[in-house]
Amino acid sequence: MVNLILFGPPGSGKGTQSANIIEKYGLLHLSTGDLLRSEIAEKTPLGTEAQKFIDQGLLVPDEVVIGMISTKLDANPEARGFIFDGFPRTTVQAEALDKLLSLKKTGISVVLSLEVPEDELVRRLLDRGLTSGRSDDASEDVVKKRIVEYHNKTAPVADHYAKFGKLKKVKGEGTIENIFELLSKEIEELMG
Ligand code: B4P
Repeated sequence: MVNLILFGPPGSGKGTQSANIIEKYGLLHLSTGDLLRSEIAEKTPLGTEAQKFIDQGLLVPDEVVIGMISTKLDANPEARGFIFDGFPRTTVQAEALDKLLSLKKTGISVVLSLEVPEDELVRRLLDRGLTSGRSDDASEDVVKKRIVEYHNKTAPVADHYAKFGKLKKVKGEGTIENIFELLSKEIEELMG
């Protein structure tokens, strides 16, 4: 079983590259961003609560996203592997994920970290905000707040996995196709 975390700041291309990876390698995509947006679209109590945080560029509370991932892992016992996109975003989430996977006698194979300079992240997110309708891409203030949240709360997740020798940095600037080639090389090395 291969379990990947696609890691990086907001706008680094996690969602974009996940779509390519699931198509080529048949892994199951678990994106907490997508799961939260569908809860919001369905106007569930969880979605209504999450929206307050997302609108402000803040992370949604750990217990909410950990609960969502736990449910999805239990619902897919036949999966040949998972790609975690946008999760874990705090060390508490990382420790919870490690525990959930170890209960299923598996673990994280590798963390692929997309490295993109900050000015490029801001440009991409504001560009997407022109058409996406996403409240968290709509203003430079909110976009910058998401990047601050990333530095304060999410960057330590990379250190958590680096301790176990699981972190691989990948250049996340360039064309979507070139970045996908770099990621594919890492995944194929892993699959042997
Ligand atoms: P996400 O949905 O995970 O949003 P993201 O970080 O903006 O996405 P991503 O990095 O995937 O960017 P993308 O590929 O789309 O989270 C949204 C919010 O939900 C969070 O801020 C938080 O509030 C909440 N949340 C989610 N997970 C959570 C968790 N675990 N804990 C707590 N809260 C959580 O790329 C961005 C843009 O760049 C796109 O328009 C794309 O077309 C473009 N792009 C991609 N690659 C490019 C390239 N190579 N060149 C040029 N443009 C490129």
